[in-house]
Amino acid sequence: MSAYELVIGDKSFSSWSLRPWLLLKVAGVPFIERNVRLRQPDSREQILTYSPSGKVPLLLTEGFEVWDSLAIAEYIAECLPEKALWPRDQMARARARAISAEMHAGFPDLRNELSMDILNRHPTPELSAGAARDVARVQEIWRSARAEARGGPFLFGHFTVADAMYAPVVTRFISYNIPLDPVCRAYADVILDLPAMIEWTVGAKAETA
Ligand SMILES: N[C@@H](CCC(=O)N[C@@H](CS)C(=O)NCC(=O)O)C(=O)O
Repeated sequence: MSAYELVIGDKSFSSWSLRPWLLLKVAGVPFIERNVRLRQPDSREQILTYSPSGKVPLLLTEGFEVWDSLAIAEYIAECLPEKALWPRDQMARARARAISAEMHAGFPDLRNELSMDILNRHPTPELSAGAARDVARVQEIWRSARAEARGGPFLFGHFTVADAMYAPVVTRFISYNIPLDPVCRAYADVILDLPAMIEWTVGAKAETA
């Protein structure tokens, strides 16, 4: 019996669900997946059977619930210190937390104008000034993290919570063919090539079959 159950929404567009799902997968932590279809008349009722916030994702563990993607990531990282899901270096850890919080709390225009649609490709839309600023800021974050990263192709070398937080943005940039500089493109490819990302996309296809 797995110690963790993760309640998630549709894989084609539930960007918040992807984050803790990917974190658990890349960390190699077994978990039971519970799926709720979003955008259905009874979605809210279904989610409320698990989650007091009325939102997914939600982690169930030993009779205890943790909701919200970042809170779940923090909880998993605390439960599994050996996986170093935050960078071990204190300054890198502070930076990883800062950019994860920035993602969690920000980029509203990017989220509105480039909504996650993992299975489809769209022509690059004309972005508002706010969305263009968000896109530029994400690339600045990736570039500066990669410039400091040692020992691996992720934002802080090895895979951390920060990579999980930005993974849905990678899929948005690809879906809408957003121009990326070479460093950001290489980083995007690293995320897209993760076996867990491929598994998520296969799952999204199966949901729409
Ligand atoms: N801040 C929350 C946001 C969660 C959220 O907005 N989830 C969406 C799905 S991606 C949701 O559950 N929406 C409810 C609905 O569509 O009925 C988190 O980080 O987990």
